[in-house]
Amino acid sequence: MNTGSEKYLALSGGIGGAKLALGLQHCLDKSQLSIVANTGDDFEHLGLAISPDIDTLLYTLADLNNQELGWGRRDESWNFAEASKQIGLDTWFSLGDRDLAIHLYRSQRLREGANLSQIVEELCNRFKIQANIIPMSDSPVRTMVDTNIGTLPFQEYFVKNRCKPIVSEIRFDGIEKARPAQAFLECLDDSNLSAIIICPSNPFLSVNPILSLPSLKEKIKAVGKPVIVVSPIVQGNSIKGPTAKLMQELNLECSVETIANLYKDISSAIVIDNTDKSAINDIKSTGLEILSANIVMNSLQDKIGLANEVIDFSRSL
Ligand code: FO1
Repeated sequence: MNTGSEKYLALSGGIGGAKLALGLQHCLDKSQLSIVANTGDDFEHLGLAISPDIDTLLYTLADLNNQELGWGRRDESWNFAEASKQIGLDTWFSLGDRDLAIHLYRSQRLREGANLSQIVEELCNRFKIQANIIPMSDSPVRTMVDTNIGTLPFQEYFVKNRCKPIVSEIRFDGIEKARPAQAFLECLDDSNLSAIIICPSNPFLSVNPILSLPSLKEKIKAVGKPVIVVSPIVQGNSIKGPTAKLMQELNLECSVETIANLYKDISSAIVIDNTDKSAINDIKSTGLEILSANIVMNSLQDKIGLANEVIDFSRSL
């Protein structure tokens, strides 16, 4: 049962996080759900401001997302990308014709002096999204990846080099000066906040930029409400993306136990997949409360089902 005064704050990267965010959007009213998006993946390309995780959340919650690619818009065409290639523009990062609109809007509004939070709020309203999407910060934070072929800005590691380089360290340029977005701080201060949900996103590339904002971990602890991590790892593998490969390169065992250990200082509970129940005894030593559920979200019903279970679990903590 949804009791309207309860509020939830989700921390999310792109694809995996957006799936749970969509489920949560089906279970809660707009006033109850805020989703903070990683902006460490943001960069400038062809003079345009790119915010991949924000846009994946916007498109997913507006039911406009491209499910085949996992990023960008549905029913996309690529005339701009082809014409760009013809005249020798940089095309390793593809912008579809429909997707171009949001990039022109964001870049224009930034030039006019709007901050990212305002722009995302405007887009949420335009797309009639029934949740509040909040960038983690309005100051630029840029994920940089130290690899065997040198230090790469995140998108050059992820898209241009297809995550092939071997990673030794991940850093977040600008993090020391970045302040959590005002709306993010207001969510943490809200006495109706019931729980914080860490979506099944990459812990190193998507969640850690958010948690690395100055004083944020202390602020989350001070809230004193359940912090629930939904594991991005199922049966020793990442549900999506390079988490498993990264964990190997960072000398971490790819398992739900490792996820529990990574988050045990900041969280009070973890949701693992039903197929990982054998790990429950090991995870208990971290002190985290444990729920096992179907966390592989293929259908909309899977997403809504997991969201409902996470909400019910939070009420039991
Ligand atoms: N990912 C790709 O693998 N290739 C692309 O050409 C690409 C373009 C792109 C354009 C806009 C956008 O918002 C995202 C885009 N992505 C692309 C996805 C994105 O770079 C990554 O999936 C995320 O940064 C990781 O969360």
